[in-house]
Amino acid sequence: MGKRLTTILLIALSACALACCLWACSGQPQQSAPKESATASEPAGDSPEQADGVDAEADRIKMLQGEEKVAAAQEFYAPKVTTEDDGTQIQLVPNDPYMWNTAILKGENRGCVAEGCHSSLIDAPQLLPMTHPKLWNPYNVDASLKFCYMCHSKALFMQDSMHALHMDSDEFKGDCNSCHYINPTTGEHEMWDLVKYDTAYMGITPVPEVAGDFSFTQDSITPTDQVFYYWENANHQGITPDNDTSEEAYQNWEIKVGGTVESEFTFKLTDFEDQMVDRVYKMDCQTNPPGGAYVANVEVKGIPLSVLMEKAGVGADWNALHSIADDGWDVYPLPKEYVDQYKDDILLVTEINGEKLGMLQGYPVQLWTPTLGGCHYTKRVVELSFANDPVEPKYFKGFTNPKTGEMFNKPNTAIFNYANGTIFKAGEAIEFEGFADAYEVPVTAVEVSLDKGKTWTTYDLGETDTMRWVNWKLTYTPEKPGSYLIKVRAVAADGSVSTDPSQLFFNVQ
Ligand SMILES: Nc1nc2c(c(=O)[nH]1)N[C@H]1C(S)=C(S)[C@@H](COP(=O)(O)O)O[C@H]1N2
Ligand SMILES: [Mo]
Repeated sequence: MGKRLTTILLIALSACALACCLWACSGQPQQSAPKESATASEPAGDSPEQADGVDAEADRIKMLQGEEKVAAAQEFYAPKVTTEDDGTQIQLVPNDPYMWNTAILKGENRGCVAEGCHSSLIDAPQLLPMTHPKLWNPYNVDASLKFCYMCHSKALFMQDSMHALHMDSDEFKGDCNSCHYINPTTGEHEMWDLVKYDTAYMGITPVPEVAGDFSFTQDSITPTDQVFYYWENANHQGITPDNDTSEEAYQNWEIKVGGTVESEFTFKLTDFEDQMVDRVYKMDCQTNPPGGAYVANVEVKGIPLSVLMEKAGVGADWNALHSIADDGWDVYPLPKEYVDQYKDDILLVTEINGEKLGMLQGYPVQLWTPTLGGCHYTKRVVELSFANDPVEPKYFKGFTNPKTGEMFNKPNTAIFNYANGTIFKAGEAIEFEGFADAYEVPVTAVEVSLDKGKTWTTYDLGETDTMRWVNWKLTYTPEKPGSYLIKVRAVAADGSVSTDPSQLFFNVQ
């Protein structure tokens, strides 16, 4: 009985979806909402005459039959190829012989970066009516919707806010199918962008047991201009400041060490220059999304916390170390347990890659708390206070998926530098590269799949250092033209495996 009802419901739902789709997509390819311009006010898109021509051709093809229809449809509905400024050719929809992906699914008109919608999810939040921290995309990874889920699945309920924003907007001309996909098995609305390559599109060639040349290093250094930045600020308004980066600002910077210590003192950064040490450390943002590259590995120079603790005479009567910034940032104090274990590693950093910190990194000083999430790396510290808090503070070492209770970004990987949809040449080597990290847990393997996760090729790393990232490289030579999907995940020493592998869709000609 229950089963029958479900079946009826499913049929009703599918019929409804089909009707909806036929209604929404008649006269195709059509433009939906305008691509955002700097002011998001000038609609771009086909002129009415162009749209008429396109509609006429679509109508003409419908009336054709046999080979003639195949040929006309294959030409008219061929997935779009665009050329980037650097000459890279991009095709976002896989080829398929029936033109299913373009003519029926209308792949090109769906998802956040569809024709006429957002140019990038990184920039989209800047068009909100309120402030949002600037997102920045070092290593040019493919920014997926999971970038938004990190903060919003928990804090601000994306489902309702995204519906409210879009359904209420004059610029959004789409419908349910613009953003959603109806899972044929469950009948549930899923996010089109998150499932299109895995379940919706035809034409992706599976390659079992990937054979490529793998190597990794923990020594590679992020160039300073690729180091991510994130300013949320104590007021959570997310406005990037414009702080003084003059030599005097460094010379005059003062930090107070206080709280439950024998002798409070205030010092200048210059007072401890001869006790500064050089290290290579990673920073992995606490909310680095699955597949995101809010991670850096750099040479840092700074004052070890242990030096300051010794001078102040820090006893045992405290449970939290507050690092307070000049913007009031004191959001993620450190528990004593962590400080005791890492006090020689925690640095008040004044230089990255041999140069004074940039303004974005918190000139003139940032507290580096290795292996923890970036939220603990307080910029522009003015006070270190050893305190007795009512409850021992929590520390952050990766993000929990509120829906599943599993870690969302631990272990995590990203695939660097290639744009999603890049077209490569058959027989030519592709150099995939990325990072793998699991905060305080060593990463032990990187795994790769070219058949949507049916088979994984495991590359063992042996023992890795948690103070630094794993920078992996995979050289793979595709032999046959076609469309492919590569997935990468990591394994950590505690047995955990990335729940959300990073992925890149690519084509070979
Ligand atoms: N004073 C201050 N420190 C801060 C923040 C901030 O908003 N204000 N953001 C934190 C977060 S969430 C991260 S991930 C790191 C980012 O450091 P970076 O910009 O140097 O990469 O800074 C941390 N320190
Ligand atoms: Mo962060």
